[in-house]
Amino acid sequence: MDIRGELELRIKTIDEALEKRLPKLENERAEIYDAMRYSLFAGGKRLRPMLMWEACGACGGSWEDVEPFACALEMIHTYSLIHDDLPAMDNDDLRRGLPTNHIKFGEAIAILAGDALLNKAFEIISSERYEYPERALKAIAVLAESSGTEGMIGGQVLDLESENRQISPEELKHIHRLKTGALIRAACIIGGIMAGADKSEINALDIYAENLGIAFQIQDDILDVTGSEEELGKPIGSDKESGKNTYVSLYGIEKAKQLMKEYSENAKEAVSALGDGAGFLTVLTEYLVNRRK
Ligand code: GRG
Repeated sequence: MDIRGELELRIKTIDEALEKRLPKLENERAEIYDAMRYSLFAGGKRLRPMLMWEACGACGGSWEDVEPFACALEMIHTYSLIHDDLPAMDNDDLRRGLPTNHIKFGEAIAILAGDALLNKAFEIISSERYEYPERALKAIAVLAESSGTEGMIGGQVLDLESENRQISPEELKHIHRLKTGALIRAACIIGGIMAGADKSEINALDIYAENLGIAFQIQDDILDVTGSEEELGKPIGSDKESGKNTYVSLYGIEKAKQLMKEYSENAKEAVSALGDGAGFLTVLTEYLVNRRK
């Protein structure tokens, strides 16, 4: 399989949907739209929409079933990156090889662009006409919870509080389950919900996402040490510099690599229960743990 070609095909469909959901506007509020679009179209991997689409497909659904949620989730992911880069948080100047949102548009507009992406996400999913409205309602609740205090924001708060103090492996796992894992899990579970998956299918997706989320985070930590600024589009070594606890700081690079392999194998095993339709989720897992950016 030409994995790059397969990914690019999917990215094209996702980008076209995002373009329709957030077109360029030439009115008196053009600047906020420009700021939102600047980060939304800055070259992200579209991992979360892709996972949602594939999880939905694995349970018998299609891209149309998840399109509004896939766009909403990518908007929420983008808002989290904009806010994470702000001076009050990571204070980063570069992301995906480009100036971060606040460097380009100023801090006030960057905060508002993040807020506006979050609001746009919920506007999109709550104003759509669905064939199965009860599935959509469930999916909206999953998305809200996963991005809030019981999910990504909760993880970010725990991460901030843990800076410059030694934490245990269990704490590290807990932080990343929330900070990184919650949106990855939401992608997979919402894919299942919108396809009308049964309990055992949702359970398989849940175990898959849980393990993939950790493997993905470990690779992120490894890349911060072994990657290059050119490939990553941001400075390397920033985790150590800011006193962050990572899988590499806690376990060392070799053990971190071994753990990543274990989690990705667990992920692949979980999803094999869904049969042939889940083949691309396995391919995606391999691709993500071998990525260089
Ligand atoms: C500020 C509300 C708020 C939350 C911040 C997600 C997050 C929480 C911060 C982002 C920083 C970070 C390194 C998070 C770990 C998850 C991660 C590896 C995000 C990057 O995701 P990719 O690689 O990004 O999918 P692209 O650029 O491909 O979209």
